[in-house]
Amino acid sequence: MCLRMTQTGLVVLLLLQCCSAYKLVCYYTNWSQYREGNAKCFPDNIDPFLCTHIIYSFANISNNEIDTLEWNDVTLYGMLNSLKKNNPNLKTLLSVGGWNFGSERFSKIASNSQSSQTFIKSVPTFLRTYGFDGLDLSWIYPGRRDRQHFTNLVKNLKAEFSKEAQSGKEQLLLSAAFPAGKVNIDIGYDVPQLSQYLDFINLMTYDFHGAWRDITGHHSLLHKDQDSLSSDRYFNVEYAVGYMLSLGAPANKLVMGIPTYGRSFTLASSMTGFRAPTSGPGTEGHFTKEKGMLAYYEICDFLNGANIKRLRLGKVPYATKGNQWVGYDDQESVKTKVQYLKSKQLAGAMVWTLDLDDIRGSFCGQKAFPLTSTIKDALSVA
Ligand SMILES: *[C@@H]1O[C@H](CO)[C@@H](O)[C@H](O)[C@H]1NC(C)=O
Ligand SMILES: CC(=O)N[C@H]1CO[C@H](CO)[C@@H](O)[C@@H]1O
Repeated sequence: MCLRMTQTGLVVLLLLQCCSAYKLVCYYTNWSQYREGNAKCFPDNIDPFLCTHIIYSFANISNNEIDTLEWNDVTLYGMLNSLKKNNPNLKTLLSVGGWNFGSERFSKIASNSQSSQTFIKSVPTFLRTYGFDGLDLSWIYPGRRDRQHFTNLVKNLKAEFSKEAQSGKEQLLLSAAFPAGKVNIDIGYDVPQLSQYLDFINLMTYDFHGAWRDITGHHSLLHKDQDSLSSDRYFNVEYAVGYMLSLGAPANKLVMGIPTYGRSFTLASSMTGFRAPTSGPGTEGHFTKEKGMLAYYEICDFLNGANIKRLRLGKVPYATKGNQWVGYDDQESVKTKVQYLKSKQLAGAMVWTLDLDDIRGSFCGQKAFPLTSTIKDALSVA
């Protein structure tokens, strides 16, 4: 940062920081604080100028009211929101829900007008108390019966935020995480209605492929690869973005997700290519300890002595070593993805997650947050 300031001058830097046309929305997860060594991530490890928006994941809902989840969330909220002392333009949001939270509890709240009112009323006070600028909804995922309730929830939250802002405060932001799979979008998401009330949409354009399949594949192809099965034609970033736009999501509210992790497999034979047979998820990473996925910083380590290939049309790399196979994103692929989202005039990029990037630059021999900062740089070049 300091280096760049001397190179291009303070004025240019300030212009880039404050008025960059594109959003860079970065998720931070509450469990990354428990990782070991250089994989440990607290909010004060984050450069306040890296992202335009940081979303803290996740909050709980208790007695129908938004609530903390982790014993030290309040401390971490404080750490995160004090990044704004250095960068007053930074916006922070709190994400409620997530995978572990599940859909059932959201469904219960949203389907009952009393409990959804209780929830909605609890949000502004909670966000203001801890210094957040907005709420992100991570309902994973609304079902068919939830569709109208979900739309109402979003609509009523927006109305509450707008009412609350009448006292002269800057209005709280409202975003939501959207699945990138066509089936889930079709079931629970009234895209035109939701787009009207949401300030932006975080499209989760990753996890298209994983250990639930018995062949290798990349979880975040930019385009369909020539070797993709025709049944996989929906499972790429281009299709998901195009589909959302065709349903009426405004490009200037659509934020395209880019993963800082890979999905890994254990190979079943000596075949090592795309669509090679697998016997299950890849071995767990040393730090993330979850089978079938590796953080970018773990992938950097894996790449030593690995065989690296890049999918010609998919535009993303994969690497194999022994019987392990991982499809991931690197600096080159995230740059290509940013060029793509710019060509579609989308609102910007979303990163899942900051803490799976190389936080200190200690693993990859690149700068700190190498993927996220490459995305930032690619967004800011004209
Ligand atoms: C989240 O809220 C539910 C409902 O009140 C509660 O049962 C659960 O223990 C909470 N989770 C955590 C981690 O506090
Ligand atoms: C939503 C979620 O997964 N939150 C996690 C935050 O961290 C705690 C502690 O590790 C987990 O128990 C929660 O599941």
